[in-house]
Amino acid sequence: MPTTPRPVKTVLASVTAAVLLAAAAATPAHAQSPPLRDLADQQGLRMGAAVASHLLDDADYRRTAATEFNSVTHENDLKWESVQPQPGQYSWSGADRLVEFAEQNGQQIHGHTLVWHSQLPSWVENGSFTPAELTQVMEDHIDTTMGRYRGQIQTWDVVNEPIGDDAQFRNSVFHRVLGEDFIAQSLHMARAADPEATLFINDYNIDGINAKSDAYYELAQDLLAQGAPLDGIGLQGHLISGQLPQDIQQNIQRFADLGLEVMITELDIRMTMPVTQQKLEQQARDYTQVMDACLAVSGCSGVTVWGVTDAHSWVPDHFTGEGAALPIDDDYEAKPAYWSIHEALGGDGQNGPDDPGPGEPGTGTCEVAYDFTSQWGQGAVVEVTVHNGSGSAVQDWSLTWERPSGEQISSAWNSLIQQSGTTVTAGPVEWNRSIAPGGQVSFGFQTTHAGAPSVPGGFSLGSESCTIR
Ligand code: 9MR
Repeated sequence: MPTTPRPVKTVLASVTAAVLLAAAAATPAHAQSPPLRDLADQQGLRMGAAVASHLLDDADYRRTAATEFNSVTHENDLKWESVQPQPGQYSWSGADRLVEFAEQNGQQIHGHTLVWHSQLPSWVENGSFTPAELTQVMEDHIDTTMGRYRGQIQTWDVVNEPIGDDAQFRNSVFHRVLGEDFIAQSLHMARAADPEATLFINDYNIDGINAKSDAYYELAQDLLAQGAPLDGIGLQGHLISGQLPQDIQQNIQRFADLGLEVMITELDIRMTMPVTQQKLEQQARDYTQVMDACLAVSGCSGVTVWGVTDAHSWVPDHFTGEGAALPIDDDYEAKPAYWSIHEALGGDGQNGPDDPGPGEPGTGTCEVAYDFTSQWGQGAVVEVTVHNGSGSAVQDWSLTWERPSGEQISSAWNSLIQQSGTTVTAGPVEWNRSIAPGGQVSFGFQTTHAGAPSVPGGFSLGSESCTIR
């Protein structure tokens, strides 16, 4: 065990110049394209994705969800049938998992959804309630669900899809028992459950100006006039490539002019399969149109795509012969649509020569501190701190360096360390798998060395060279 601690600075001073030279030489010459979330942060925009908690077991999925998006929406895990399948029996595991993930990765969360006719357990959908009973059931559900995540989920789809394609109130248990007032009641309950949350109603086929979005425009005005706490409107954005409404921006603007926040909450732009280059280019133009429409209106606060990649999209299961609706393909490769979003957000819209693809590690700026916290004879204890200076989390990090000659690493903590020849690879343990944007992880190990201990000449986090501080 270490016996004689010595000041770290003395040792570091002797190697600082050499280390800085080595780090500078190892810095890649090209500028990497920032991930979407960094660009969105610069625009003050939420750039989100629908995420399925169970898919977070997959490292590529997890990494892409964390790296590319600054906001997430539970695709299914927060719906009534998931959280309260039986009266009073709540089940939070899926919902909690994504909330934890988002917190680890510095992401906002859009809560989807509280009061919806679909994915509603049969005890609610087919229950025979008096108005007072149903009001109590809704209040319990809203209060318990929003209360659990108070301060963690910033925005909520309080009521989802209350109006049908015929622009009339949809036939649901809520409307049958309570009439259209169920919408205002739900909003009041939500405000009481979390006074800080931003409260939305949300629907599809209301992206452009049409009879259904007109019905929402009237509904929003009615709700506001009667003092219901409506803060925002979600335009889902389930669109068909080449057939986008041309007045999306005007539609966003008219809701924003009512003082409402507007978000594109579930964007996907599907095409008829198979994919061709021409279709991908059309889709890229379509994504540009939606992004530009949102960015042009100051009240439009975000765009969320409905799935992390094409492999996770609901589209192929619901529309025979259609698919490829998202900006990242089945193999986690950026599609032209990805680069059109990138460009709309102020990026260069193209990959650099050696850039990683979406979600690949090493898209940020890393810094490494390598300190000898104690030394004795031919031994030392080293503490390594890896700082993630990018705007995105680094998942399942991997730090590599060349071991100085004559050195042996004998034991490690807070990291799993592998050595192959002189190459050392440090990776995470269960509790430090993610390095949050602006965050850091530290780990340590013990070494023996033949002469004086020295700091390695360079470190790489994933494919990116790190600065040594
Ligand atoms: O993407 C969701 C899919 O996995 C579910 O099977 C489906 C069930 O209705 O819901 C999908 O998400 C929907 C969202 O919750 C509300 N707007 C429409 C979305 C696509 O159907």
